Amino acid sequence: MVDQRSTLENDTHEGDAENLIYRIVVVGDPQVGKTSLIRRACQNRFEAEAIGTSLRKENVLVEEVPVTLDIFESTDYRRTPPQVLFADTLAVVMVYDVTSPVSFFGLYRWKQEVQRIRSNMPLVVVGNKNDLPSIVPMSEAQGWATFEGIRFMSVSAATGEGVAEIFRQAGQLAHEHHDLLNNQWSLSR
Ligand SMILES: Nc1nc2c(ncn2[C@@H]2O[C@H](COP(=O)(O)OP(=O)(O)OP(=O)(O)O)[C@@H](O)[C@H]2O)c(=O)[nH]1
Ligand SMILES: [Mg+2]
Repeated sequence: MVDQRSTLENDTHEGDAENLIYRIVVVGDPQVGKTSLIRRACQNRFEAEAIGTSLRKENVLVEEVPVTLDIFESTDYRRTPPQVLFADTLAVVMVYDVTSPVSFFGLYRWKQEVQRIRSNMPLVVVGNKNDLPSIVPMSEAQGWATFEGIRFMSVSAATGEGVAEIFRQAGQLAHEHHDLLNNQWSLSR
């Protein structure tokens, strides 16, 4: 997969109302399925070895308006520091693997990491690989997300279950956050 970062970085959330482009970042511990989810969402494909960090998804309907999502993946922070990764980002999808409790506990750190850059960043929690027997109880994940006021989704990049809904939800949150930031900007002028 081609890394489109260099070509996409300059044109996120520009354009008129008919051509909204929102930057979304998918974070989570290694091997939870970030690339596979992005691929499933953008190309409707699943491969055992998924390599790459960013793709574009067009025509995501938000309040009946088609928007474009530029979807990036958290990678090695030495290559892309958080300030750069989360710059201009309007929503973050936090992924754990339902067969890996370590990856679930990792979400706490990911949340802190994101909120260190933007305290009110819209978030979604995703339990991936629900085609496999779950080790993290869904009730625990759901309970934590509800406590934090974050929407929770159980999905599988392998089967595709729930994947479109992740990015529809992220698009909706990005849209609302975009409006909020615009309002703050115009009020400050
Ligand atoms: N069974 C199953 N396997 C999955 C699913 N999603 C991803 N995988 C597998 O999990 C492994 C990691 O998937 P990736 O998409 O590369 O995960 P990642 O989070 O991007 O990994 P890094 O970028 O290396 O941190 C691969 O072997 C995938 O085939 C899923 O929904 N179900
Ligand atoms: Mg990856």
